[in-house]
Amino acid sequence: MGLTASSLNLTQYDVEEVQEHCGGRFNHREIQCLYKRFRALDKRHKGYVSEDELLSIPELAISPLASRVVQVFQNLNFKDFVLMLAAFSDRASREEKLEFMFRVYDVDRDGFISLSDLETIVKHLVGSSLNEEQVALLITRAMGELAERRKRDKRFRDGDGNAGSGGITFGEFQVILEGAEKLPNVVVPVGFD
Ligand SMILES: [Ca+2]
Repeated sequence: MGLTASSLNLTQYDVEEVQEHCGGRFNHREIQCLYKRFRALDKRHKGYVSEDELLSIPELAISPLASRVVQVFQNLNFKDFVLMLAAFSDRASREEKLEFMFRVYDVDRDGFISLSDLETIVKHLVGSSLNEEQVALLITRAMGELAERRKRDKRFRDGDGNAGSGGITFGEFQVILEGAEKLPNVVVPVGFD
């Protein structure tokens, strides 16, 4: 992209490139608006937004998982910034949202949601309203239920037909959430000037 950190405006070519990158989820005008917002966030015109700068987006900051989300998406250039907002928006597909959630939950990025990942997430979600013991109890219950489902449901088994014993895979994550009608949405308004 011919876009430099100090570009004031996007060229038509830049806009088309960004639009393609986000699967056409935002139109040209919206991308121009997002670029203004990106430039306002990127105060020193580095060409990317840092964790702190992302947290200054009010719609993001109110999410209980905001600090995890910005860890996943830190140091975003403009194209990836738009991609992140697309995954957050109500324009993303269910699959895209699940992939995004999985990345947020998989704290150590090993491709599984393990006990220690869940501990971190649950602590973010419940804040200080639960003590350590209660958090541990919640997680033990959740993992117990998972172990039960692995015995009953063949979609919870790995390719060799064995019930997995480690963390939750993305496939399992999808099955666990298949009954959830509403996935978290953080809608960042884009139709402003
Ligand atoms: Ca993990």
